[in-house]
Amino acid sequence: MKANLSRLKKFEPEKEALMEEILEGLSKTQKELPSKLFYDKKGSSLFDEICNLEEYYLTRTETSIMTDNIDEICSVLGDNCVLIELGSGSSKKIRLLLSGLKTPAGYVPIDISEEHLLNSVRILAGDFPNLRIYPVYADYTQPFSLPAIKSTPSKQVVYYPGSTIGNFEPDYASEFLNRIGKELEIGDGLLIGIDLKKDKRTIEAAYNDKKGITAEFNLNILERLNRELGTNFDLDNWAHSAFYNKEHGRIEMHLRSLREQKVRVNGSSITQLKDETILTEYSYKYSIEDFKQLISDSFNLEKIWTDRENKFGILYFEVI
Ligand code: AVI
Repeated sequence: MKANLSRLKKFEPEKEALMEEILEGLSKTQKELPSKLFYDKKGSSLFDEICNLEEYYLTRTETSIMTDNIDEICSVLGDNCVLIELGSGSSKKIRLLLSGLKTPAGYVPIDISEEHLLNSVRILAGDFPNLRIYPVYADYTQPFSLPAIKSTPSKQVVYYPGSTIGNFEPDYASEFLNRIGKELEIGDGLLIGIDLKKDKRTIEAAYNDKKGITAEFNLNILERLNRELGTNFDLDNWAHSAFYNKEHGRIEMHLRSLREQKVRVNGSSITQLKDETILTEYSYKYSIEDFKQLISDSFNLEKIWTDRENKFGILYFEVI
């Protein structure tokens, strides 16, 4: 059966609330912008490029772990489960699972980029004509309802690949995933990819690629604000900066002001000193044990798959 795009569920983030969030972030001592702003059409395709970069080991490693263990992963998930993917993007990673599972009861891709979501669902529906697809256009960190699944699934499995969970602060990550666990039933699953702690040099290279794609991705936030919300950031006055903060176990991505400047944001004038930064993203790296503890209120760790160098982990948890 084809994906029914007219049934697409819509939960568009309110522009005004977003503006307020932006102003609040820019008024803090350490100025910040929400990283969900990365993923407009341009940002989403820049992110796809990042995933193919030599330095960005995350995607490559996760894919090879999935490929090497796909039979075992599919047998753990079992027949007739429904897959719910948080932040499905171009829906590429799900293909391995959809090809490996015998009779998936459905696929629910959830994404904040409408165009990206629709395009990828169209392509996927062509390649998996028997799959029921229920796309949901939403910011998955906000409450939303899941579409009704036509056939009764054996269980629901939330698929959250790519170490995207690392982009939230640990307290929030814990609250968010434990909350999802509470909405699932006992025995449902969570298949999640996490970037593991490792040497600083490898991590920093992944966020400072030689081609400058990550820099472009970072600067695109300002371009997007100018285009969509009428701000006047001069892109020539900002530089990309990314470094590993060992104490907190995280990459910090910032935009550094190259000179003292003023920026107009919704009628307010924001002053930016030379070398002052706007924080745009955290990317936390975990040990398996720390991650397990983080969501232990709702989940029990059942299975671990990693690569030979222990760069990345794919973990399967069951709701308790
Ligand atoms: C989406 N997320 C897991 C990426 C990461 O590695 O934290 C986002 C990213 N930022 C810069 N490069 C990639």
